[in-house]
Amino acid sequence: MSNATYNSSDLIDVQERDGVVRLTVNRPKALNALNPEVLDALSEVLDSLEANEGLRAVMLTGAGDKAFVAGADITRMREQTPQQAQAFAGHALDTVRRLEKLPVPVVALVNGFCLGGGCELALACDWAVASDNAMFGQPEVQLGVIPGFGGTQRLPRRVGPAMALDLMTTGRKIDASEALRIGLVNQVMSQAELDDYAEKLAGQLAGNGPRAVGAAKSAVYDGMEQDVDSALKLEQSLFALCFAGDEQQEGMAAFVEKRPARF
Ligand code: DAK
Repeated sequence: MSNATYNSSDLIDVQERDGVVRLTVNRPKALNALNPEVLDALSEVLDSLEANEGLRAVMLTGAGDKAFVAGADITRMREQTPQQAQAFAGHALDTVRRLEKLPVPVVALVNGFCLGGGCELALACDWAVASDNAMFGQPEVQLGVIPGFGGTQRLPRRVGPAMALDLMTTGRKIDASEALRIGLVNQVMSQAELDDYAEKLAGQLAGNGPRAVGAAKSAVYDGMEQDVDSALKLEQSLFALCFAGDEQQEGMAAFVEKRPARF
C-alpha cells in the first residue's frame, strides 16, 4: 500500500511490503522532533494499521542518519499552558498506547538521537535495535518538565526503577552500548547493518503464525499487569485458543510434512 493510503501528510512516511509496514518519522531538519502534527499523522496511520488484517509487523525509525527522534518539539511546548500541556500529553499518551497495543510486533530501529519523547516512543515499541551512533536519554528535567509520553511508567518496566530514576533525574545521555547493557535495547549494530536487520526480521516475523504472535504479545503485556497465578491462567487460555484456529493445524502439519508453513 502507498503512503497516501495511510496518511494525508508526509510527516510519517509509510512503506508496506508483505504485511510488514515501515514507518519513518520524517522531520529530519528538526531531528524528527514530535510536534502535534506528527502525532496527528501517527494517529491517522494507526487508524489504517488497526484496520489492516494482513499486518504482520511494524518497524519504526527516523528520517536521516542523525536521529531517531530527538524528543517532543521544544519550540512548540515552550508556550503551552498547563491546560494545553494536559491536552497535548493526553493525545500523545493515547497515540503511543495505540502503537503499543497493535497485535503485531512493533520494533524501533533507533538510528541516532533517541531523547525525551523519542526515547518514550521507542519504549512503546516491543523491542528496539540501535545503531552504534545512537544516544539515549530522558533530559526533560533539564527543561523543567518530566517525561509526558509514558516514559515514567515504561522506562522503569524496561530497565528497573533505579536506572529509570537515574536517567530521569540526572537527564544524562547514554550511548548505545550502555543502552544495551541496561536492557533498553536488544541489539546494537552499525547504521549500515540496520537495513539488513530490518529485512531479515521482516522475513522471520512474516513467516510465523500471526495469531500466535499476537497471543504471545498479549500474554506478556496483559500477564505482566496481573499476579502470577492469574497471568498463568491467561497463558493457559491463550494457549488453548491457538487450537481453535487453523494456524496450529497448518504449523504442525507443515512440521510433520517437512515443508515450510503457510500462514
Ligand atoms: N525540539 C525542537 N527542535 C529540535 C529538537 C527538539 N526536541 N531537537 C533538535 N531540534 C532542532 C534544533 O533546534 C535544530 O534546529 P535549527 O536550529 O537547525 O532550526 C535542529 O533540530 C538540529 O539540532 P542541533 O543543531 O541542536 O543539532 P546538534 O547535533 O548540535 O545537537 C541534539 C543534537 C539532539 C543534542 C540537540 O539538538 C538537542 O539537545 N536537542 C534537544 C534534545 C532534548 O532535550 N530532547 C528532549 C525534549 S523534551 C509532555 C509531553 C512530552 C514531553 C514532556 C512533557 N507533557 C505534555 C507534559 C517530552 C519532552 C521532551 O521530549
